[in-house]
Amino acid sequence: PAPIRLTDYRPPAFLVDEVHLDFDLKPEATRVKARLTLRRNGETGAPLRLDGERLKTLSVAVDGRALAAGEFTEEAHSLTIPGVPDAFVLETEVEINPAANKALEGLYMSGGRFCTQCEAEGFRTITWYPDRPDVLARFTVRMTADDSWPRLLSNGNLVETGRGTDGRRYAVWNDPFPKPCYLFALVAGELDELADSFVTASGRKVELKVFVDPGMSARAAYAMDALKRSMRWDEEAFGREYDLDLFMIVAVRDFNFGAMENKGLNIFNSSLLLADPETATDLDYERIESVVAHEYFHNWTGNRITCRDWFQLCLKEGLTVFRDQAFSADMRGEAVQRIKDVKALRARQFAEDQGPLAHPVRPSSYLKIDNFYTATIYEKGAEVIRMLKALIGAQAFRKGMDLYFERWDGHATTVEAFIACFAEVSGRDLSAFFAWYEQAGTPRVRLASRWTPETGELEITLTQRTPATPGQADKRALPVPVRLGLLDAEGRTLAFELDGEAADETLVVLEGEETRVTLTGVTSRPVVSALRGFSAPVELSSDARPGDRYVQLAGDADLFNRWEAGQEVARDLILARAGGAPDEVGEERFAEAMGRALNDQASEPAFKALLLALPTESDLAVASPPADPAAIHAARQALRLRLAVHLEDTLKRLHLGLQDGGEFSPDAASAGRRALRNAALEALAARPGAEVTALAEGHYRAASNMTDAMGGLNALMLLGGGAFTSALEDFRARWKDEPLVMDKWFALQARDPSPDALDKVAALTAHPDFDARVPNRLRALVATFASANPARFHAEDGSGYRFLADQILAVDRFNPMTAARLVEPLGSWRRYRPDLGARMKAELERIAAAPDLSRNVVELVSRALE
Ligand code: DPP
Ligand code: ZN
Repeated sequence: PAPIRLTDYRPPAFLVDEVHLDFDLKPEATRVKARLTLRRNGETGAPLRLDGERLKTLSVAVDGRALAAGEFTEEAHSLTIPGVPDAFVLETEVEINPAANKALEGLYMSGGRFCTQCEAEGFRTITWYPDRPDVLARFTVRMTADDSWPRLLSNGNLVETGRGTDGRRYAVWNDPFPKPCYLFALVAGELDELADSFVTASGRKVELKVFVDPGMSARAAYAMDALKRSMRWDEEAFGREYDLDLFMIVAVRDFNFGAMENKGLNIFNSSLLLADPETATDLDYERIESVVAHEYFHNWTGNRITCRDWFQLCLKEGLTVFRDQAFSADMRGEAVQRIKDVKALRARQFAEDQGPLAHPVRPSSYLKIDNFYTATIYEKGAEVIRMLKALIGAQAFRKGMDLYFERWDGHATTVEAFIACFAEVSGRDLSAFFAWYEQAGTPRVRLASRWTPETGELEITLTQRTPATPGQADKRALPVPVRLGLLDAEGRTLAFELDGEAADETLVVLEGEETRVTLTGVTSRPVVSALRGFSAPVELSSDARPGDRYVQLAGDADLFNRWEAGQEVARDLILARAGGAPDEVGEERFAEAMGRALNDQASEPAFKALLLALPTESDLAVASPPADPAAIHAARQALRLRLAVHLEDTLKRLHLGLQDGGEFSPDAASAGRRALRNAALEALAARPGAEVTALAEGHYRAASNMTDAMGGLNALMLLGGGAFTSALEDFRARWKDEPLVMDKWFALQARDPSPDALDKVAALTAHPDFDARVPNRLRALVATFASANPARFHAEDGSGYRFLADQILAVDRFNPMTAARLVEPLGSWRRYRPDLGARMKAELERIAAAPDLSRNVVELVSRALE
C-alpha cells in the first residue's frame, strides 16, 4: 500500500456546514441517515468523494433527488458522485452492524451499550463523510432505541427527548461548535449518573455528569473531583473557560485508547475513570487525575483548535500532554512529577527513537495514522513545548498561547502556525527550533568542564550529535536548553557569576555543534549539575569524576538530578556486573549512600520511593546494546540483594514506621508514604526467606486498600512458592467479579520473573476470565509480559517471541489497532544479542508472511524488518 505524505496535503474539495445524523439503533442492524449541507471549496467541476468503510449503502440523494445506481460509484473505501452543484444537500442512508464490530472503531457494543470511537478515522465506518480533521461542521444528532437503552447521549446540548409514534425512545442533540467528525460521539444504554456542577470564572454554571455501569457511581467521585480541579486550573493557568452548559464523561470497558476528548462527551476506558480505595491503586488515582485533565484540556487544545491533517497530531497531543503534566505537577509536587514523567519518556520514547519505528514529533508519512499515537508524538511533543517555554520565558510563553487561542479558535491548523505565535510575541527567530518537530532521534549532548582555581573560572563546553534514524541519515544541530548549577564537594549550592551577575543557576542554550560559556567567581572545585529538571530530551554525558554523582545524590538542590545521580550509579554498577566485571566496592558504596538518602529526614517519602527503585531491566537494555536480558536480570538481582542485605534495618524500619492507621486518602503525601512502604517491602523481597515471606503475607492480609494489597502480592510474587500461590487464589476469589481488579491479577502474573512464567502466562490465555477481545485484559496479560518481563520474554529458545507473534496474528483478525500496539517489543530486535535478535526477526518475518494482515500491522512489521 502507498503511504500518505504530508507534502501531498490539499485543502478539502468540499466543506460541510451542517450535518444531521439520524440513528435507528439496533445492535446487529443500525440504520444511519445522514444529511450533509455541502459547499464547494476547490476547483469547479471536481466530483464529490466521500470516505466510508464496511457500510451497506441503502440510498443516496442529492438535493432531494434519489440517485440511480449509475449516478455514483461505490468502492471499498469511497463513494464518488460526479457532476454535483457548488452547494447542495446530500442525503445517504446506510446500515451497519455494531455487534459485529470488534475492531472497536466507529460504532460498537461494549457491555451491551452502544458507544463510539472515531479518532482517527473511525467515523467513516458509521456513514459516508469527508473523514478528515479540516472539515468542521455543526452536528445535530437524533437517535432512537428500544427501552433496553434508556440513556441516549451525544455531543453538545440536549434539544429534545421523548417517544416516537412507534413507542421507542428518542433524543436529539445539537452541538453549536463546528467540529471535525473524529470528535463525534454517541452512547446509548443503561448507565448510572454522578452529577455535579461547576461555576466558571465568568459565572456560568456548567452541569457535570459522569456516566458509569449501574451501581458504580461512587467510583466516579474521584474523576469528578479531578474534573472540577482541571476546569479551575485551566482558567487560572491558561485563561481558558469551558464553553458548553454541559460536560459529560462516560466510562466503557472495551476501549482501544485510554480516553477520548469528544466534544462535550468524553469517553473513557473504565480503567482510567473508576476508583475507590478497595479496588484502585494510588497509581490508578494518579492516572485518572491526569487523564481526566488531559481530555478536558483538549477542549481548547484539540477541539476548538484542531489539526489541519493527521501529521499535525502533536499540535493537540504534545501540547495537551504538556498541559496535563503541568497540572499534575501543581497537584502533586513538581520534582516527583517530573521524575515520573521523565522515567516514562525514557522508557517509551527513547526506546522508540532507537528502534525501527523512530519518527519525528511531526512525521512526514504514514500508512495508518493509528500507529502514530506514540510516545514521540505525545511525550516528546510535550518536551518540545517545555523547551520552548524555557527558551522564551514563562511570560512570553503565556502571551504566545493567548495569541494562538485568539488567532486560531474555530480552525484546523498546523504546527507552523502554532510556533509562529511564539516567534511573534517573543521577537525570536524560532526556525532552528522547528527542527525539533522534524527530526527524529535523541540528541547526545556532551559536557566538558575546565576549572581554573587561580582565576575561579569554569569553562563549560557543550557539544551535540544526533545518531541517524531510519530515513534520516544526516542530522542538524538543535537548540538545546541546558539548565545548570554548581555544587561544592559537600553538596552545597556553589554560587557563581555569569556576565557579572551573581547566580545559583543558569540556562545555557547549546546552539549549533558547540557552545562554550565561562562562569566566574567559582571559588572551590565545582561539581556541575547539568540538565537540571531534565531541561531537554537528550542523553547527556559528561567528564564528571566518579565521585561527583555521590555528591549530587547526597545534596543536589535539584531533586531531579539528585535522583538521576542515583540512577546513573546503579545503572553503571548493574551493567558492569552484567558485562562480567562486577564492582563490589562500588556496590557497597552505593548501598551506603542509598541508606543515607533513605534516612534523610528532609526529603519526602514519594521521592525516596523513586530513589529506591533501580532502573528497570528494559531501561538497562536500552542503555547497553546489544542487550543481554538474562545477564541484566541477574546483575540487577545481585544489586537488589546487596541493598536488601546492607539496608535490612532501614528497610524494615521504613516498612514498620510508614504504616498508615487512619482513613484512606488518595492525596499525594499519603500515596507517597504508601509508595515508600511498598518499595521497602519490595526491596526486602530481594532476599528470600521465611521471615520476609511472613512479612509480605502479613502485609497482603492486613491491606485495607488496593495499593497495599498489590504491594503485598507483588512481594509474594518476587518471593514465589506456596505463599504466592495461595495469595493469588485468595485474590481471585475475592475479586473475580471485578474486571478492573482482575486485570491487575493477570498483569501481576505476567510480570512474574520465575522460570516457568511463560507456561503460566500461556495457560492464562485459556483461563475462563481471559478474553482477547477486551483490550484491557489483553494488554494486562500479553503486553505486560512482552514489555515488563524481559527476563522471560527473551527466553533463549525464542518461546516468548513465538507466544507474542501468535497473539498478534490472532488479535489482528478482529482488532488491528490493538494488535499493532503489540508489535513494538519484537521491533527492537536489532538492540538485542544477535542470536536473540535473529529469533525476534524470524517471528516478525512469520507475521509478515501471514495472509490478510491489517495495514496497521503491515506498516509496523515491515518497518521493523527494513
Ligand atoms: N485523542 C485521544 C487522547 O489522547 C486519543 N487517545 O486523548
Ligand atoms: Zn490527547
